[in-house]
Amino acid sequence: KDRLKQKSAAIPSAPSTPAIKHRLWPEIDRITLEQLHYARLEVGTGSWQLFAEDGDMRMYRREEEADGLVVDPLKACHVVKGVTGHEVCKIFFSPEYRSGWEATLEDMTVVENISNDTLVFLQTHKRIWPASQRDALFWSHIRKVPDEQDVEAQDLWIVCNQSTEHPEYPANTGKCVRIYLTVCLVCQTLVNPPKENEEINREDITCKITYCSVVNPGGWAPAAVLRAVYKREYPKFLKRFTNFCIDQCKDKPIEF
Ligand code: 16C
Repeated sequence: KDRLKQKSAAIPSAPSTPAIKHRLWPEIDRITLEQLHYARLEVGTGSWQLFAEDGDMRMYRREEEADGLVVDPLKACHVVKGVTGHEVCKIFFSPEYRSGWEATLEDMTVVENISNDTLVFLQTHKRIWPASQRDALFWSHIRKVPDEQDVEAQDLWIVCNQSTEHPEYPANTGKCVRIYLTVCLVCQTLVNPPKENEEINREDITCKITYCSVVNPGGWAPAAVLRAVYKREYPKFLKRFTNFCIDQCKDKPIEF
């Protein structure tokens, strides 16, 4: 009986979100948990090469192509003081903050509001010469992921973004070429135990961030230009995004 009890504790608790009734739910649930597993694997276990490093930030990539297009997977780790995993994930997920940190964004629309933790976005991004402009249509899901098995991994949050289709927004019909993405942001809060009778303040909290991304450019783009854009834009994104989170949270009560 005890063994059975232990086993069921390892299964992530089923979320009670109203999104479970949506036609996309089986895919959202499966890909979110797959991405969580993938993000938590150490970079030492794959053939990752370090391509950017700045303070606590490390960025790794694997050079990969699909049908002649660059689709290099990216994995980044960062440690940020003064914010919680919940706060960082909420800012990454919520449409109201997006234009404050997403530097390549031209336009963003929520095309479907599935529930307060699951949205479908249509975004257009800035054009990179000489390639065509890109857009992306993807679902985005935020979730707290309790792991009863691993006491180290308490207070874990994930946002998973995955390309999808929508009958009202077909791909490649206008000036944009559609890109296809699988992205996840996984955050864990670490807390220094406060001194007796003292409240936890922002100096006592640290957020461990893992960001994974695979973007298929969807159509021709010169490999050398693409790899140069990756190398420049990903570190810029993670620094800008985390500084934005620190700035947004600094004068607000801590949200665990
Ligand atoms: O994960 C990130 N953002 C999320 C919320 O927006 C979401 C979206 C991801 C889309 C990322 C691809 C955007 C590339 C568009 C073209 C880049 C224009 C650069 C203009 C420079 C002045 O998950 C953070 C995403 C951070 C993106 C870093 C840049 C990645 C480049 C990928 C190149 C794709 C193909 C472009 C073909 C020309």
